[in-house]
Amino acid sequence: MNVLLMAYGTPYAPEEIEPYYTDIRRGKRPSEELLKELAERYEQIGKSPLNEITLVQALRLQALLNLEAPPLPKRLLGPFPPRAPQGPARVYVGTKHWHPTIGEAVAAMHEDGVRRAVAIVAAPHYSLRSVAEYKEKVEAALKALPEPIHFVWVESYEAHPGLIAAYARRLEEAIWRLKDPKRAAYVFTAHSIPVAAVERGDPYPRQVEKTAELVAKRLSLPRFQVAYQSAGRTPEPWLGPDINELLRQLREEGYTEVVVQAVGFPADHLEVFYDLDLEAQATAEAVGLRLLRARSLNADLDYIQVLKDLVEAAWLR
Ligand code: FEC
Repeated sequence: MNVLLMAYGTPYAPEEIEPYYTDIRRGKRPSEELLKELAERYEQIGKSPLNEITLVQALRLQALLNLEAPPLPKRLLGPFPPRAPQGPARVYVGTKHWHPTIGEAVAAMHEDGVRRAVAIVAAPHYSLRSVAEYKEKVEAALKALPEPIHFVWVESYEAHPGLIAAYARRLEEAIWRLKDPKRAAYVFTAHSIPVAAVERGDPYPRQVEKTAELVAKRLSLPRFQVAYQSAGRTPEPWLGPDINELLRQLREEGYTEVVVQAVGFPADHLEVFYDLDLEAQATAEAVGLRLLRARSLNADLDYIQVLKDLVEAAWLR
């Protein structure tokens, strides 16, 4: 089994911020002001761990797929093969905006003789501004190859029972730390997208709502809301409500405690450490709201099991 696991990617060093941001802007270099602002955000969190987490997710997924794979075929039990046996499952990593790029991953797969593979983006929800763009990058990479690779896509998995259980488990840990769970507010977040995409029929907000609804139901939460975070620095309108606006509104409504869970991303990165842990936390403190954030899934085994389940089902399609 072959898998292409994809995530957003992050620069490894400050000098990589400019080409990274230029790639996000589809080749248009952002202004000095925007570059400076982004560099400051990275500086304040120290470093985004996204690349490392993505790599560990891939390694663990590969290990789990191989652990439970059928025994190696007899022919491999003769003289030593020229390469160490790779096991029947190989997981490749490609990132949308940095290295290894999706193009580099697809080229490596081709070099290794892969002709069929499962493609999956770590983020659980489909969007015209996420999964559709990852697909474009895979298709562009395929055009450069002499032979095709057939990709079976996992396009979204917003209601996977394992995903819901994994989110609920981490939300419950945050709930244990509340002074009064019955009187707290519960907010699920995802990355905002431009409103224009929603108007073109993007299923993203519906899928985000679905995840939130299922997690809330599993824990019998008395109430919940969905908010969007990390809207891009572009003039167009972005999907709301913005998490910071919602926090102010919750305080006005009389709430004193709120639990926030980012269900749009499985891993910790800039948008979690800066936009939630620094920015939203500062908003909450300023209005007198106690904000607790549920920890992320990262490369924990309960989440890797979900990925395993998804890629195995796709492989059999
Ligand atoms: O840790 C890191 O360094 C990377 C954190 C990161 C993740 C992420 C995920 C998503 N984005 C999505 C949509 C957009 C759209 C634009 C956009 C822009 C940025 C910028 C940075 C950034 N995003 Fe992101 N996103 C992350 C980081 N994102 C940095 C550029 C600065 C800014 O505008 O804030 C606008 C593009 C444009 O300018 O035209 C749209 C979506 C996701 C969730 C799915 C996924 O993970 O792929 C949707 C992580």
